[in-house]
Amino acid sequence: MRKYLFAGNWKMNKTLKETEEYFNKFLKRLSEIDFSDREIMIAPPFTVLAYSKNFIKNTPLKLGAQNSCWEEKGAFTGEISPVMLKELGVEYVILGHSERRHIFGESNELIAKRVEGVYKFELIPILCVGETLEERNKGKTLEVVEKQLLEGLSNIKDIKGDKIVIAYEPVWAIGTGINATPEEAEEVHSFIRERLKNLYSKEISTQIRILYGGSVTPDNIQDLMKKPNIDGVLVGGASLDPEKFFKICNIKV
Ligand code: G2H
Repeated sequence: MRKYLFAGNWKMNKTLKETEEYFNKFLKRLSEIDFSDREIMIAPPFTVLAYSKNFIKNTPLKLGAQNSCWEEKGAFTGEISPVMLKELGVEYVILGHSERRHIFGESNELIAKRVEGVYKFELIPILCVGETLEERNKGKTLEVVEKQLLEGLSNIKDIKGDKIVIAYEPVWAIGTGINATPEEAEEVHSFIRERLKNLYSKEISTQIRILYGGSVTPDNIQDLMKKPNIDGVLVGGASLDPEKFFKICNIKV
């Protein structure tokens, strides 16, 4: 019922030339992927979004952005609006990524505004949540994830389950090569689904996709995807290599 989502987060990587090289390789493998049970999204940096759209426009690939303002336009230096993103064919927006939270100081309150704005303009927010190693070691994982989830969604009252995605990304697993075990991830994913059920309804909670992110590779994805509440992955480092990302997206579930 839920379509798997394999999402690539390029972060601050790839020039125009590198983007062209990437798609030339990745698109060659695309016909091998069965899209009947899955979606594949790539979120390049803003500077190559329009250029990426040229490559993927006649394919089933979806385009994502890595952040968005909540307003349509105005005096918001350094920001990009949901309307501008829509114009480029963007469908998904990653919000509240741990790098936004920890490097750029984005709060739950700010992220909630972004989620609301993106949702209002009919883009699909991917709200990222996840605990630090210190929080995990103190036994606070679920408490931290719950707070980020509830505060991040606090401005969305009337929700459509297929129009929002949650990504669980434990901070200690991001870019470190240490991924959460499938059991560790599943524990948090099932907790998130339970909280979504209480917040909205059982029906909505079963429609919302919950992705795992943090050092996902072609070697560890298979076991993660066996878990009932893991509906896909948000991939950073391994999504930069077209062959690795192809292998991840083509996994048999
Ligand atoms: C987590 C993830 C992508 P990586 O940030 O969002 O990155 O796969 O490099 O750990």
